[in-house]
Amino acid sequence: MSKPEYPPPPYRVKTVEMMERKSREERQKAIKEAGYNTFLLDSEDVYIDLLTDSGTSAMSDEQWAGLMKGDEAYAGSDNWYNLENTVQKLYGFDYVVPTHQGRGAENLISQVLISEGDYVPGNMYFTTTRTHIELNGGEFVDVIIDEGHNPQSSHEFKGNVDLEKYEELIRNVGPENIPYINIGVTVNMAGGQPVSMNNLKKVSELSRENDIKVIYDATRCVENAYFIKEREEGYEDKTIKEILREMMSYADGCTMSGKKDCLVNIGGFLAVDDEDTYREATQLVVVYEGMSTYGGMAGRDMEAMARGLREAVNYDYVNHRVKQVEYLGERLLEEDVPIITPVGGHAVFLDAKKFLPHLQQDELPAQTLAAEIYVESGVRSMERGIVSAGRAEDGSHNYPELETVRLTIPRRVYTRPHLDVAADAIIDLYAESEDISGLKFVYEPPVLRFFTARFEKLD
Ligand code: P71
Repeated sequence: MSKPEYPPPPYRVKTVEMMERKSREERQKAIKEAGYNTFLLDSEDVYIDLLTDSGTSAMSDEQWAGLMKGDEAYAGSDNWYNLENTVQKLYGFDYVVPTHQGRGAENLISQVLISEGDYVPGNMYFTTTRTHIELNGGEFVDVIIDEGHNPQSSHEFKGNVDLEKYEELIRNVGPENIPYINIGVTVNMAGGQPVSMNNLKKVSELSRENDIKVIYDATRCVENAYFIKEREEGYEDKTIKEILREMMSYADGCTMSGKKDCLVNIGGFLAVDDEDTYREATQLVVVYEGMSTYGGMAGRDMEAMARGLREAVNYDYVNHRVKQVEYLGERLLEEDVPIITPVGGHAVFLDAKKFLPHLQQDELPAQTLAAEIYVESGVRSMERGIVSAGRAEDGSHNYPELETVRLTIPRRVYTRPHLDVAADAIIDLYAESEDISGLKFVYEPPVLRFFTARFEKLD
């Protein structure tokens, strides 16, 4: 096999942030004190932070310069108009509502569109999205293709909607009880897997026939556009910008967490085509976020996001970004470490059921593995399995098919030797994985439990 490779970054370093690796003894103490939950570790105890790509990207000199152009007027800031115009131009929606981050936009759209007893289909759940749907009386229905739940399937668009599942839901509950379908582009919990343009088009047709809106979760839409360019016939010669515009043309609106593909540390928005939805959302935004010309962001935050939105559609940037993620995946695959394939856009997902086959899902294999990786290397990762999936209405655990640990790569932050540290440690750990025992809950909050739950080692 040829040595894994990826292109050199299309940027150079201007500022550095020092970091340090604590000793193994210190790491053992830190994870125990954090209740074996990587969310509860202190940043200073972490060496290479692959917890998330959310809000952890490095901004460019252009973005930092933009911060100095912050117009902090309470209302009608210049930066707001720049942001609004940029979203309108790049995404093609007429109306934009700023929010402090993605879940702020999810709150608005869920409150505006969902009534008690409604169904909201989607291509696999995301934690905050599903929570907002449920808080507004809706029920989330998973209509992703089966391949999306299969870590080994080599389907190139594992995020696709299964049109038959979607049609069956429409038939069973009636289109009048489905206000919208929520499409993640890409699908985070499936492993950062993309949706094809063809599938987006078909979902749009079926939805329009049934008077159901299509709302994207656009959080990682640039990465989705890149996969379409790489993998879908007819798109190889199109620009990322053109592909993005076409993707968005099949939706009625989108929510956005600016903390990912907009290359900023904080921010988000809701964008829609329909004036009524926009008006209702602007009535709510003042209650939850701030005025409709800042939505919880400072003027400087909006400027950085406007600039980040434009930088993100640069092919060299996104090519390097996705190939860097793939490199980590290839290093692990070379040593037969079980991961979700194909590797997605933002992260490598370890298959914890296969990594720790001697553990039952109740023994929390992914939570366990994330804690072990930290002790082994100082690398912080995130559980995406039974702990993240929470409990069903009857109080029992949800048992997701995918029990994964996510190694998430921040944008423009780490270099190849950092990825090699993570890969080497995980390869070593895999060689001795049978010695690893599981975890049990000792504290479990009722909502979004993974953030603050605490655990103890099973003997
Ligand atoms: C990620 C995050 C941040 C996060 C959120 C919840 C639990 C753990 C970590 C946030 C997303 C996302 C998608 C597809 C909406 C949000 C919410 N992801 N949709 O992956 O990935 O956005 O954080 O800006 O509110 O680490 P927000």
